[in-house]
Amino acid sequence: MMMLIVNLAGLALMAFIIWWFWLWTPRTAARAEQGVVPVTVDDGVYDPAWIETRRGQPITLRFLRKDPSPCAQQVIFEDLGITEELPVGEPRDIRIVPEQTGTYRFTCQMQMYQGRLRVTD
Ligand SMILES: [Cu+2]
Repeated sequence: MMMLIVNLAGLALMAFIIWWFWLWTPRTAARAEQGVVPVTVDDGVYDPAWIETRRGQPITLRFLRKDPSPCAQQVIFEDLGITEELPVGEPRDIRIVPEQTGTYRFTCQMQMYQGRLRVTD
């Protein structure tokens, strides 16, 4: 019986991990036709966590970290080769000129914070 409970807990944990890292889709989307999109880093989430923009249009993401935990200390756009330190309370601009359509993840260094930048034509 104990084994069964342990296995169920393991399965639940795996399901949670799969959901969290692969299936989760943010509900709020910010559309940037041009200019600056402010992104707050707090309470385990980027707000907004889903940003849409158009190919070829420069976009500036202005990250403001409020969460003092070390987890939130960097934001990483892995596919774009961008890593930025985020000091608490100081806005940091990341300027991106998306050259290809697609969905680009951005995360903290442990991938607990997650957001997506979607680039369309
Ligand atoms: Cu983290």
